[in-house]
Amino acid sequence: MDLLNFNMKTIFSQKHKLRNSQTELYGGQLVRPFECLERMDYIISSIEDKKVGEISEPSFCDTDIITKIHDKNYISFLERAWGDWVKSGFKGEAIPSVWPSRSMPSEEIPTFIEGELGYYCLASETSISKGTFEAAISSASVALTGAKIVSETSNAIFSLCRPPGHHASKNQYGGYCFINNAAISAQYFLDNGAKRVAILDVDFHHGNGTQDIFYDRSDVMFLSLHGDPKDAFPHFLGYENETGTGDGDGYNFNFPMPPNTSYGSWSSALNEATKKIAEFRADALILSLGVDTFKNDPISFFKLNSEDFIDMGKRIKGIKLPTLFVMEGGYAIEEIGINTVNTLIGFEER
Ligand code: Q9C
Ligand code: ZN
Repeated sequence: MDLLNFNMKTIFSQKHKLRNSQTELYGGQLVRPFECLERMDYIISSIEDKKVGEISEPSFCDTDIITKIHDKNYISFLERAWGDWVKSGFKGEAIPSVWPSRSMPSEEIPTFIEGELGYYCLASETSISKGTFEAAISSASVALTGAKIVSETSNAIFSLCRPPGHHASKNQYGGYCFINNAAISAQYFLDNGAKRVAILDVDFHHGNGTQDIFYDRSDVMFLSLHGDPKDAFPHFLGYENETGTGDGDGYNFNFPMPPNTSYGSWSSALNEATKKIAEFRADALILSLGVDTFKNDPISFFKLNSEDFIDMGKRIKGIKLPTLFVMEGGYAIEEIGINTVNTLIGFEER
């Protein structure tokens, strides 16, 4: 008796709830974060409604892989940041207020928490609160467990990560991200037999962290479709002329698109990206799946409809590679479930 309509397994940890920040600096005010824990409730209930497949807890994590991607001093900063902030007597959540900007290019790492925050943070909307590190590690374990199953079985897996990861660079957090879940998954594939891995990032925002991590490497191709950084976060990376450096030259592709882009032109860019992946002859695909390209997303400016995500899933299936879906953004929370699940269903339907 098969009660499932589809057979895509989801990896998910309840520990994401440890990330429950109450403040996001937005428009000069402290608001309730867009990246909130309720996002997961909507996705889980759509997975159950549409009978996408079973949902299981992560069973695997590997700090060596995490520190192949992120600097050790960055990870240990994340681990102690909340405690150090509280010990310093601050009353709110931890938000940086000063940065090593162009006019202060010293490479010294400050020892006081306010200086450390500016050193290790790339954007101030992302407050650090109690439990943030523990949730980020659980999110990493969701990604790595998915990567392990894909690597062992070649079955597609959905790693329902929270917090997301694609804005986290080797040594900076921000954009709601702390550990780069897609990047550590790529490293897992490479350490377990893959020669080449493609990361396709369809989140509305440019995956600056993933680009930074693999910019000088030819074993991971990074491709990102996103709002033009002239108009959209993260503003300081994601232009078309960023094509990689050194060994990585020719392995980075950005497809920035203007406000009000709808699925017609968005999917043309997807087709171009798909061709690059085929030429690269990747052994595995990681899809950084953000559904903030949706027309009603409160912080984004593309115009995708819910049905468009089904077609997106079909086209990703057409790449014909063992695929790990890694959850990134999406803030229209009433529709985040259906948009995410539509992508998975589009992939699974023949
Ligand atoms: N006016 C992810 O989707 N702030 N992060 C945007 C818009 C930060 C998004 C402000 C957006 C971060 C994973
Ligand atoms: Zn996003």
